Amino acid sequence: MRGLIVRNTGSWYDVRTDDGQLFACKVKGNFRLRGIRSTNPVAVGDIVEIKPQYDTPGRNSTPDVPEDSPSGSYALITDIHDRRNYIIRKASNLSKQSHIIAANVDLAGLIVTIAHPETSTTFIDCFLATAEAYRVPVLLIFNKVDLYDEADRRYLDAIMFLYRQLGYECLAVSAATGDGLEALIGELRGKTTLFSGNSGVGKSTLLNRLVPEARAKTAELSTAHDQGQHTTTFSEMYDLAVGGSIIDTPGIRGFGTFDFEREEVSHYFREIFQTGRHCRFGNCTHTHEPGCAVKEALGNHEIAESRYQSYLSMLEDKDEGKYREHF
Ligand SMILES: Nc1nc2c(ncn2[C@@H]2O[C@H](COP(=O)(O)OP(=O)(O)OP(=O)(O)O)[C@@H](O)[C@H]2O)c(=O)[nH]1
Ligand SMILES: [Mg+2]
Ligand SMILES: [Zn+2]
Repeated sequence: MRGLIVRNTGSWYDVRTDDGQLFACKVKGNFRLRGIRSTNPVAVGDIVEIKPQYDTPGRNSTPDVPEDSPSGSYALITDIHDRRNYIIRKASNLSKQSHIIAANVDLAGLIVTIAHPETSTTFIDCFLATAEAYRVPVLLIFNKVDLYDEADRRYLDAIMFLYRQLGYECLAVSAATGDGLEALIGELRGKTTLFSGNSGVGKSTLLNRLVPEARAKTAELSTAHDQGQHTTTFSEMYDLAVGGSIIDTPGIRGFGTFDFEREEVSHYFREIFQTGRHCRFGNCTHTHEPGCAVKEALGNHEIAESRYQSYLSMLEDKDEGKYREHF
């Protein structure tokens, strides 16, 4: 039976079959995803083959099925269909393992906030570079505009201008007041969209606005650090009334890029890649070489300092062969 993974709760996956049944599933013991060492062999958005276990009368006899699993019956995931795309990051600090955030998405919505909490440009740029590498279009969603003071608003304008110039779609919204949500729905209609971003930026609050019956848990920022509290712990897909769906995911701290070679990093910074064609040396790393067009453009303010710094910090990660957390 074919189905779509709509929720991931640790080692359990909820799968919705083509005829609308829901199964709580486990990955079959010897099943491994070819070529990738990942903490999760399959992810929300994956199309899989499942084999219902009719000999097991229900969840009561499989004691570790999550309490709130919508189905009484359980199944084994026996195969995975080819993915159209996916978004992947390093699983954790120093980890050699990866974590697949979601598969088969039409759009990656990166929710960011200028303040409360502040999303760093390094984090944004790492996410954008990964999406570029895996060919997933990104929509930058700047949330909590209701909280911004004068200086925050000026910064918001500048940062939206920067990313729009690079060709990224940007929207400013407020999940609290509903500002900008009509435009957002317009962008999401008919698409499968991943919601990602730091903890506390309002992913689940936005989801609840767009899909009221989702009733996803949300929580205030910690008063001490003005940071999110990692409220969402599972990834889950929710259908939009206008068609399409949203995948809400747990907030991420650092966004370690997975699987890039050092030489590749510049390919995923659009403007650095474009400008880099004019460097004197074909293998220019844009760090110390003479005749570097990127450094020249940086000097002329044609390339933003923040973008170049993000590029350098990603190069550095590759140098050390390890993952350093970005804030
Ligand atoms: N003022 C204001 N507060 C917001 C807005 N959006 C979300 N919040 C608040 O921000 C806090 C965190 O929101 P969540 O939706 O839990 O954030 P999240 O991104 O899902 O966080 P994790 O699940 O931890 O990754 C909550 O107290 C929300 O009420 C907004 O647009 N304006
Ligand atoms: Mg959440
Ligand atoms: Zn160069």
